[in-house]
Amino acid sequence: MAATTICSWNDFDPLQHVIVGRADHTCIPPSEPATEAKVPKDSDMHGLWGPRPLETVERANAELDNLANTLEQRGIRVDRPTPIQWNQAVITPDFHTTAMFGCMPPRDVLLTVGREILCAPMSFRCRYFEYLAYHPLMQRYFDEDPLFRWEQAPRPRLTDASYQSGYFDEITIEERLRRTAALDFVTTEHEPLFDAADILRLGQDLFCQHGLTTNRRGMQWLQRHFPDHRVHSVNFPGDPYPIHIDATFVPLRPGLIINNPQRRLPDEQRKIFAGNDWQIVNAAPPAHQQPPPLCYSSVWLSMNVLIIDHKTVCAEASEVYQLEQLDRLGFEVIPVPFRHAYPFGGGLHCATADVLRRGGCDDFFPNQIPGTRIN
Ligand code: DAV
Repeated sequence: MAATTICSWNDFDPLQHVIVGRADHTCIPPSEPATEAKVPKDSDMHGLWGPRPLETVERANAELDNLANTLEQRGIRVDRPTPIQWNQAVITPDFHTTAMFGCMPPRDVLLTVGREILCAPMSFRCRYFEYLAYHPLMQRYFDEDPLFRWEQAPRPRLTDASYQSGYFDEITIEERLRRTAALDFVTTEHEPLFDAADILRLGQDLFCQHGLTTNRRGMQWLQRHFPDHRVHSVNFPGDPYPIHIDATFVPLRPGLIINNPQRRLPDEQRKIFAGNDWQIVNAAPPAHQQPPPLCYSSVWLSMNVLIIDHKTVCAEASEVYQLEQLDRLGFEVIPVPFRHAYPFGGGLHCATADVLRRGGCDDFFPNQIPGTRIN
């Protein structure tokens, strides 16, 4: 058996071992306080819930398998989760919901920081038991790597106290934007909440998007849990649906980040990047006007890339402008068809979770500039 090591400190050092999700049994969850957040008003998903049509699951799985093969052909070890039947009710002492979600996007729940993989305390009730799909892998890593730290953030209770009631009633896009800028989100500060995909790992610094799925208490918990790291809060006022940082603010290699031009990082929060010689450039526009049918995410999955190393990157095959920009920035670009997988939980970055990248815990921000730190 291959020796197993769990270690990853960022999204761009040479990738050696990764988890790629699976679409099996994925459901559109019924409405609940936090998910209304994610479904745009004019979405074709309104009023629909239950198992996704089988032919869409098969097409998504074909693309996920192709991604896994592409990575394996480059010598990267790929593991897959074990889907459970997501079309089951979840009942806890605090809430119940009639279906779960899926395990296509491992990035949302698994946060790899160095030798640790931490299961996130997610705010969607339908995602409460999603970590179970990764349990067989975690158990195996625990047995194979004596230094692997298998961790779980405090399980949230997700009572009604964790959500502002009526937050989405009659809400317009303008009002959404106003609330994003004012840091007024559907999740309250009742208990620590975060999705792993809201956390951008850059060596000793963790940049967390404060938004619909991650609250300030979640960041405080992360700071105490990782006392040797510096945890920062960032937010992107142009985003009416601020969920996950990986279609908004994406580092490509040391010193270079692409930022969604519609979700610009505010000047005050850019200082720490400028003050440490990091360049932030606008991401290329998406090639599509609309996301595919029954998709939660925006067209900006165009910038949700999976980086193989400082010179090589996987991007979605039809995203011609993004492919071209990456080429211009000096990357070898591997086009990967993925639009059939998008509706199952996102793009190439969402659909993966790091197990091993070669490299250490660098200090990319020796000049700490006040304004973003959590204490
Ligand atoms: O732009 O819809 C998608 C991120 C999914 N992890 C967006 C964000």
